[in-house]
Amino acid sequence: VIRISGREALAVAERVFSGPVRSYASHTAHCGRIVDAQGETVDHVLLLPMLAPRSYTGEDTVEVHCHGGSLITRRVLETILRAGARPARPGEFTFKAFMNGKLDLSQAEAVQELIGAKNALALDAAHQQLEGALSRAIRSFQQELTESAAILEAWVDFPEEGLAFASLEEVASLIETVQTKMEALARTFHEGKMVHEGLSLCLTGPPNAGKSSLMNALLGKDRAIVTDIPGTTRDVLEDELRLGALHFKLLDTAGIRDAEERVEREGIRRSKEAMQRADLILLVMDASRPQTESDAALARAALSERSILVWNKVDLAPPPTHPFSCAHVVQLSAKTGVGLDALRQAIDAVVWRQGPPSKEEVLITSLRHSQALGQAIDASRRLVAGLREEVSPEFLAADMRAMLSALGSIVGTDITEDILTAIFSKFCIGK
Ligand SMILES: Nc1nc2c(ncn2[C@@H]2O[C@H](COP(=O)(O)OP(=O)(O)OP(=O)(O)O)[C@@H](O)[C@H]2O)c(=O)[nH]1
Ligand SMILES: [Mg+2]
Repeated sequence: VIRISGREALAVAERVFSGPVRSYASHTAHCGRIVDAQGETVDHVLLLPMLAPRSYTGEDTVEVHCHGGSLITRRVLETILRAGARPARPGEFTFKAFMNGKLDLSQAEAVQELIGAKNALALDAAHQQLEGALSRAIRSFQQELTESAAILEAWVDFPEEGLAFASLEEVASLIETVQTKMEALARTFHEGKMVHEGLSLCLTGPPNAGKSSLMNALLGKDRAIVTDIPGTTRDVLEDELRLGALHFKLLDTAGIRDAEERVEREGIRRSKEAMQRADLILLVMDASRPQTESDAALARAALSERSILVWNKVDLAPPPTHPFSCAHVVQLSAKTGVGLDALRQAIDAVVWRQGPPSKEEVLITSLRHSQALGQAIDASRRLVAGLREEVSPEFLAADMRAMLSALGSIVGTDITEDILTAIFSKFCIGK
């Protein structure tokens, strides 16, 4: 589909189409030909005019449904461009929709998240945001704050009359109620970020423990080289792993030991680096051999609340009786596949603080929204403390304005040109 939008859209379409485009009713489909300046037929197409304001951009829009080959599409596009259209900039259609009030800013951003969604949860979250769930939450905060804001502004204007209509404590607790809700929303960023970006999952452990075997077992394909030679993996291997509704970046690394050899040493340096950066660590230990002091040292370095201790090779022997302390321990065999489901469940348990979000839940998925909400919450905390310490009204009113403006920036009411440009430049062309 080639989409033409703007005041001249109908005129341009009429220049290249075999029928009287400007006489067509909005939202009707017309079969015809695209004809170039020499009168040659370029393609047989379906043409669909959508008149302002009933279109995505809010402007006159014409869709040309042409044949899907790459050369023919290009020819149709070139014919349209020669007839007076120009190529859209990245995100320009959505930008126009925003400027014409079809979408607010958080909804416009949701369009991009929808297109980029890599898993079902991300798609749900983007749908929710596009339908305005986040905007509604922000607007309700703004509304709940309006009255308090008016009271504070009146106090600035007429300080000698004191705080009219309400006591300091009443205003403070009103604001605190909103603050609690803002904090709850802000906390969803942990989940939102996971859903949106996925998490990195790093396999670490001593050489020969079966890290690469486990990677292959989880991926269900022969991704990494497996041998019985300790030190097989030298580099950090990466692949995408889908578990339930989430996607992970799964990293296989070199087994950690005191290595002499230069290549292996570099591999071990990288594997330690990957471990530091990972969202989640799977420490793979070999249950079939006695544990050494260097295993214990590795366990101390790798185990935390974001790790899972994996005893591998339980088909050969049960895990040793003096395991290292870790909240999440799984026994499995990468060779036979026993215990893999338990590992998947353990990953789920570590990842979700309170179970996966529901389809309807509003999640903060973008850093920009998270930061703006953080600013609003900071201003709110200052304001509540200031009210209780009876700070002078100018300061209180300034904090209130800062809070409202931070909230406004999420839906796009308090936003600078630069920020807008930055947001829309991340879009792909034609969206
Ligand atoms: N019996 C048995 N053997 C296993 C299991 N998992 C791995 N192995 C064997 O253990 C050896 C080492 O496996 P790898 O997956 O290469 O181990 P690694 O941890 O990636 O080793 P490095 O890359 O050298 O650090 C291979 O011979 C595997 O076949 C298991 O669950 N049971
Ligand atoms: Mg390996």
